[in-house]
Amino acid sequence: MPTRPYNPKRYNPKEIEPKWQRRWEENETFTTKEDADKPKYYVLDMFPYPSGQGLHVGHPKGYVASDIVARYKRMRGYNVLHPMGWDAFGLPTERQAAKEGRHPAEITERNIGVFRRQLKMIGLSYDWEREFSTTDPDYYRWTQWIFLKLYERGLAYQAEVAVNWCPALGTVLANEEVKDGVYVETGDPVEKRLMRQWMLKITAYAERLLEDLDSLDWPQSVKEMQRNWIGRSEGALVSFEVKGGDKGASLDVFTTRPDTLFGGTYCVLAPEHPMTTKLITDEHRAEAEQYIEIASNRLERERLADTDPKTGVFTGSYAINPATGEAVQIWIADYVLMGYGTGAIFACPAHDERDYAFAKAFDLPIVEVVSGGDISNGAYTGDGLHVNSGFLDGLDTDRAKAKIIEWLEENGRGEARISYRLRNWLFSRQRYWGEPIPILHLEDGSTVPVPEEELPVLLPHLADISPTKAGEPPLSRATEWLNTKEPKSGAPARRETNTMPQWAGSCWYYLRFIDPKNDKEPWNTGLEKKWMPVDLYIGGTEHATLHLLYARFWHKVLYDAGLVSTPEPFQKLFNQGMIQARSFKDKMGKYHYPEEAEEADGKWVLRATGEELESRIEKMSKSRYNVVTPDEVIEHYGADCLRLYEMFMGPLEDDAVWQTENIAGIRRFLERAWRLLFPEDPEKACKKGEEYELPEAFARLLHKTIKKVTEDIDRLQMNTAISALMIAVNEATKLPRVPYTVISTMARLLSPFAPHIAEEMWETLGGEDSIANAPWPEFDPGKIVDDVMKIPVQINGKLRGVIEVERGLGEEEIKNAALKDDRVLQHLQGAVLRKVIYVPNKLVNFVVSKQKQA
Ligand code: ANZ
Repeated sequence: MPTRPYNPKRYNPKEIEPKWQRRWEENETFTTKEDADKPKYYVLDMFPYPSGQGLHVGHPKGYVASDIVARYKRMRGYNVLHPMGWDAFGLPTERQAAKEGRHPAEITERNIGVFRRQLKMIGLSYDWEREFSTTDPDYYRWTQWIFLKLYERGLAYQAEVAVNWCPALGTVLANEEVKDGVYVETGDPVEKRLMRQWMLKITAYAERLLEDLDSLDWPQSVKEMQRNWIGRSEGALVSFEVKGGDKGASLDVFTTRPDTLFGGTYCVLAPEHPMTTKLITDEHRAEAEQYIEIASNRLERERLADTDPKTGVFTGSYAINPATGEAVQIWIADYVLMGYGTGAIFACPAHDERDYAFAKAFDLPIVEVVSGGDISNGAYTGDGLHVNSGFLDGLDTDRAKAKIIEWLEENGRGEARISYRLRNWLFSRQRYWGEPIPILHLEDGSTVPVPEEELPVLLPHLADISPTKAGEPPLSRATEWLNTKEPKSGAPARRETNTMPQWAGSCWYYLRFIDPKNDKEPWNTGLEKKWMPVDLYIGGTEHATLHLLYARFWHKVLYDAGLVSTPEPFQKLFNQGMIQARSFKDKMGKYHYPEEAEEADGKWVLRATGEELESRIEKMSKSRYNVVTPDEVIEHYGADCLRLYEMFMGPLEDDAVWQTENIAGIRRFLERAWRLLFPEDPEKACKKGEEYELPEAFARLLHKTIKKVTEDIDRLQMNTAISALMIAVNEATKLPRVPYTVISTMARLLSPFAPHIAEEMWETLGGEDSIANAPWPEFDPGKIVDDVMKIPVQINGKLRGVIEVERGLGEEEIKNAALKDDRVLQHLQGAVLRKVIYVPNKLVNFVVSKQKQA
C-alpha cells in the first residue's frame, strides 16, 4: 500500500470562527444593499435592553432563529434586511449609574459594548452598519418628531391623573411595575397620587387595533391577549334620573346587560366619580368621605380582582330606574372603577356575581329577571327567557337586549354603546434617562411645541440625576437648559421636565433601520415603501401586549399622517420559548451554583456539607445562580455548537431546560460533518473533481433532506431540520467516499445553522465567494417520490400477493421479502421452488412444482 502522508485537518472552532467573523466584517458580507432586482425580506429581532448583566444563553435563542432565516433567505435570492440595535433608555441604567456614581450615558456605552461583543461572537449575520441606540440624539431627534405629530393630531395631551407614585424613587411607575403596593424591582412602597401627566390617546385607535389583528400572521395566543387588553364590550348607556336633587341631573351608567334593567335594584358609583360630592347627603357625609379616602389608595388591579366585594357606603340619594320607574339607592363602592365605562353602574344582583355578593352583604333587593337559575343560591349569569320585565317578558337575552336598546333610544333614556377596557397611555416619567418631551410651557400656562428645526431637544448633561427635594423631576435641576424663550415671540418659556417612558424608543425603531443615517427625515419614503412591513418579527411573549400594542398604535398614527405605507408594522410574529435552567436553594433560601450541588439517592445535596437542597427549573437569572453565558459555551464548544444546540433543544416556541452535558452530542455531529471532507481514513478522502454515482437510497435521502430542511426553516421548525441533517450526515459517513457535490449540498444546508464550519468547508471545496451568497440547494422532486414501492408477487404466473418494499433494495432483499409475505407463503405450502424470475423493481415470479422434493 502506498504510504502517503495524510494529516486530516482537525475541526477547530477556535480557529475558524474568529477567522470567518473577521472575513464577514472585512468583506461586508452582510451589508444590505439596495438591490432592486431581488425581492425583499425584512427579518427583525426585538432589540435588547443592554443591561449590566450581559447576555446569558437564553437571550440569543430568538436571535439564532432569526439569523437562520436571514441566511436562508439570502441564499434563496432575497435581499435581506437583518439589523440590530439597542433599546437603551430607562430606569435600570439610571439606577446603575446612581449606584456607581457614573453618568447613565457611560453605563449605556459600556453595556452596549458587552452586548455587541457577545452577539458578534455568535456569528449573527446582522448588518452592523445600521446599528443605533435609542439614546443617540440622531435617533431620539425623530422620536421627539413623532411625538410632535401625535401632539399636532391631538393625540398627546396633558391631564391630572392618579398615578403610581414611588416616593423612594421619586418617580411614577407603570401599572406593570407595581405589585401588591410596591415596586417589583426594589420593594419600595408605591402610592396613588394625582399628578399632571402627558397622555397618549391610544383609545382613539382601539377599534382599528382590534380589527386589524385579523390581517396578521401572529400566534393566536398573542392576538387573544391583545383582544383582551383592548377589551371591547358591546352594551348600552342608560340614564338614571337622580331623584329630588337638581332637576334634570342624571346618572349615566354603562352596561353590557341592558336586558336586565328591570332587575336593577341599586346603582353604584366609583369612589372617584365626580358626582359623589353632590350625591352624598349630609347624614352620610362623614362615613362616605372616609370610605372614599381609603378606597383611593387601593390599587386598581386589586379592586378588579375582588370577586366578592363587601365594602361600600350608601350616599343617601336615589335614582329612578327608567324601566321600572322605581327609586333605587345610589351607593359608592370600589368594585366599580372610574376608568371604565362611565365609572357608574346599575346593579342587577340576580344576574351578576359581584352585585349579588354586594347585595347580600348590604341587604339590598334581589329581583330575578332571567329565568333558568336558582337565585337563592347565587347569581344566574346564563341566558334564559325574561320574567318580571314588563315588555321584555318571554324574550331571550339577545332579543331582550335589542328591544330594550330600541326602547331606551325611543324614550331618550339611553343608547347602544361600545366600551373598551383599553386606557390612554400614561406617557411621562419623572426620570432623567429618557427622551426629553419637546414641549415648552409659557407663563400663561399654555404649551407650545418645540419647532421641528430645533430638534433634538438634547438631554442636558447633569451630574446629579436624582429628583429634587420638592419632588420635581431631575431635569428641573438643569436651570440653564430649563429656562428658554418661545422661538416665535421670544416670550420666556420653561421646558418640559418630564421624559418619555422606555417604550417610546421601541415604537418605531424598525422604521429607522430602513434608513438609519438619514439626517433630513426619519426615513426616506421610497425606502419605507420598499422594505415595510417587517416580514418576520421574532421575540419573547413578554411583549405580547405593551410593546406590540404601542408600536402598532404609533404605526397607525404615522399611517394616517401618510408617513408610512402599511397599516400594520409586523406582518408575521413568532415568539421563541424561554431557556430555563436548574437552580439550587438551601434551607435558608440562599441559592448555590450548580457546581456546588450533587445528586445523591435521587436528592440534590450540597457537595461540601451534604445539606439537602431544593432544586427547581426556573428562568435564568444572576440572582438564582443558574446563569450560563454564551462566552463560556463558545469557549468550550464553539459558536456553531451553541447555535445548533439552542435550536435542537426542542420546538422553537417551547420553553426548554439548558443541559450543558447535551452539547457534546452536537459537537460530535459537527465533527462528523467535518470528517465528510477531512476523513481520518485517507482511503475515504474524496478529491476535487472525483465523482461517482451515488447509491440510489442515499441520493433519495439527500433530496428528501433538502426538502425537509427547506420546509422546516420556512415553518421555523429548526429542531426537526437539524435532526434531518444529522441523519443525512450519518448516512453519508457510511458511503465509501463522499463526493464533493454531496459535501457541497450538506455544507449549504448546514450553513444557516452553523455558518462558520460551513464556510470553512465551502472554502475547501473551492467556493470563491462566501457560502452566505451561495445558492440554496434545490431538491429533485423525481428523486423523492414514494419511499416504498409495490411489487406484485406471482406463483407460476398467477398473482398471489403484493409486497411493499423500500425503494432501493437489492434483488436478494426483495426476493426474501416476497418469501415472507403471508399469502405467498400459503400458496408455497408443500411446493418445490424451481426458479425465481425477477424483473427489477417490477415483479417477482416463483416457478414451483407440486411434488415434494426428493
Ligand atoms: C348591569 C349588569 C347586569 C351588568 C348583569 C352585568 C351583568 P364587561 O363585560 O367587562 O365590559 N361595569 C360597567 N362599568 C363598570 C365599572 N366602571 N367598574 C366596574 N364594573 C363596571 O363588563 C361590563 C359590566 O361590568 C357592565 O354590565 C356593568 O355591570 C359592569 F346581569 O351592568 B353590568
